[in-house]
Amino acid sequence: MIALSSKTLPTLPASVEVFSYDRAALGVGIVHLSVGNFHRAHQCWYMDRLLHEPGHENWAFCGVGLIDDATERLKLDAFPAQDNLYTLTRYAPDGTSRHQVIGAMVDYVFAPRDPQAVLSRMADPATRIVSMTITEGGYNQDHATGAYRLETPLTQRELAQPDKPESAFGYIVEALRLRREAGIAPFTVMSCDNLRDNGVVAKRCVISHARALDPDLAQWIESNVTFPSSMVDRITPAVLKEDADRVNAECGVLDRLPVISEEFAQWVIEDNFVNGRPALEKVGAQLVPDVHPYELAKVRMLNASHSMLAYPGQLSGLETVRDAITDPAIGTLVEQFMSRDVIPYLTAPEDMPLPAYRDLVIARFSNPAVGDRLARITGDGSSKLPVFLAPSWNRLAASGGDLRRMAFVLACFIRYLRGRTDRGEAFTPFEPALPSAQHDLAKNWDSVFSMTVFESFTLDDNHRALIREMAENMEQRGTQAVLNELLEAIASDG
Ligand code: CS2
Repeated sequence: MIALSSKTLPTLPASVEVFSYDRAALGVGIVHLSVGNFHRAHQCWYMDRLLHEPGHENWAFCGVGLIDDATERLKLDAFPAQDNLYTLTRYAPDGTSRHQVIGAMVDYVFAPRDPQAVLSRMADPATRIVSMTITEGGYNQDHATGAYRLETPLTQRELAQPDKPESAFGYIVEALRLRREAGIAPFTVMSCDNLRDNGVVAKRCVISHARALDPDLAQWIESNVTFPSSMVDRITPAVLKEDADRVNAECGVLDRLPVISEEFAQWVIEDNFVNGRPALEKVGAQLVPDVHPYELAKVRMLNASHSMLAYPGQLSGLETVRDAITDPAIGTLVEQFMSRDVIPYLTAPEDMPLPAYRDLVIARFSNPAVGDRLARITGDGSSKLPVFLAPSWNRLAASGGDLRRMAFVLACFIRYLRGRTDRGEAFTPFEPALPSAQHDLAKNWDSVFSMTVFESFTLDDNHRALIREMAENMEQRGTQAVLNELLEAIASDG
């Protein structure tokens, strides 16, 4: 196998596509905060294609690692060794694969080690956009009010020492301050996370952070910076060692950090940039005046359906999204959820009829080769459910609709937090945003609904009793038995 680097590119097997632009001539135009697999499979893939178009050579990415954890440490070693190159393997619906090397990220900086290097990049006039994929939990919002939380220890540290930022918002505010001071035009801030109105949310976070430091700066940002919303979509599974070994063997390339995704990709962006933008429409992105209906459809249908299938799936002992969606009962639950609990309350984007979108989502989940594990989807549920599920729950609760499908999944979520499958196997839920005192509340029925994750759900005593009854029944008789009973009850109600 050939170890991936700029030097070995000309020697890679012909089955691996390699870009044809002159990578040495590229310049950084976008600093991206948090270089996860999704960013590398999505935004970098779009940009990689666009870099082939004349006039786009100054729109390459500089990736920034914000969090000091084991995964980031791996990148810290591997990215420089590979000249920030990596392979992307895309699986089509029939399971066939395509491999390519992506060259759109030309630099990578590990922020905890070198915050000044990150700030210099962000303050550089060549940087015209700062984008981010910091996950739903990264926005540091109060679940009940949506307000940016100034009181968290991290934010407090940053406010005390603004020139030593740690979070995306600390970096953005300090970099904008530096630009303003130096008379450099600001950059656009582009969120690429699965949040409703992600641009509005990002703006609220940045302005709140800035206002706590300097109201004048906050005012300047408000008047001079734009925060386009975007809807981003491409299923990108976690890559375990066995997956990396498999794709490397398929490619004949030794990549320490390969990325895997489905073939499908969608990127809808609000056309509202303050300092220029790449012509992403040339490579299939949709630049539109209003992203709202696209975001709503994607988050409430695709992301919420992922959660709807993942909790019961994991508790029943299933492993992948495909296993769960092809399970007859879980498949029915998801199909009914989209058709009855979500679609009737959404306005479809003009070019995205919702029943067809539902069918596409189900087909994508059924892809035989992507191998997306349920553990990726269930993880960080305390940040995801308020975004993906709560709005549909609240809408249905307000109109007296049938909440049983979602109540069933909330019951599964509570069982997941308690960390035991139907068969009694223990697992550790991955909840990075959940403090242990919060997690402890999940253990008892007296306290579970006082968890902050439930603050975003309108819950009355009947709802709580229904969720509890479903969870207790599952403890006795298993997830599948209770789900089958529920589906039968729903069918007999007509
Ligand atoms: C998933 C998303 O994390 C999740 O729960 O629903 O990561 C999903 O795969 C992406 O948003 C697809 O674009």
